Amino acid sequence: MRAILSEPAHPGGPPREPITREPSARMPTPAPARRPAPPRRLLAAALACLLLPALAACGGSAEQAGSDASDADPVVIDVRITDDSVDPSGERVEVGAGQTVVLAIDADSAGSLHVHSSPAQEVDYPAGTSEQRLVITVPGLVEIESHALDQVIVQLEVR
Ligand SMILES: [Cu+2]
Repeated sequence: MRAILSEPAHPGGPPREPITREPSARMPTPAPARRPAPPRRLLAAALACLLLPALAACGGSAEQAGSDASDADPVVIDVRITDDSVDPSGERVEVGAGQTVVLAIDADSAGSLHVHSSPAQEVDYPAGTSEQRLVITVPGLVEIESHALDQVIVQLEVR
């Protein structure tokens, strides 16, 4: 009876075999031998992480200057022009190449602004408030000035 009972228990026997295999299975996995390696791999991975974001950042900035800038929201610059003063007065503003720049002008009288881009642009504005748009595609420092007042209003740092 016990022998018969032990035979059905044999299905439970196979589970014993894995138990005997475990030690052998552990043998080919000498943890102490592999432990020295992971730190080196971690270092390599860490170096890769340091390098890859830098490369990605370089690529990203280049793409932003190229294609993304034109899709970016316009840069709005408030400009107040009286008959003898301008505000801002020479402030530097960063914009992307191809990005739309909106000059929100409030002027006492009509006039025009000179944009020192290449090629140069003329921006005419009426008396009162108006919005004048311009796009500069060539990177560089571009001054927008009032020749009438002989004053630089903003310097666009085009990237
Ligand atoms: Cu000019």
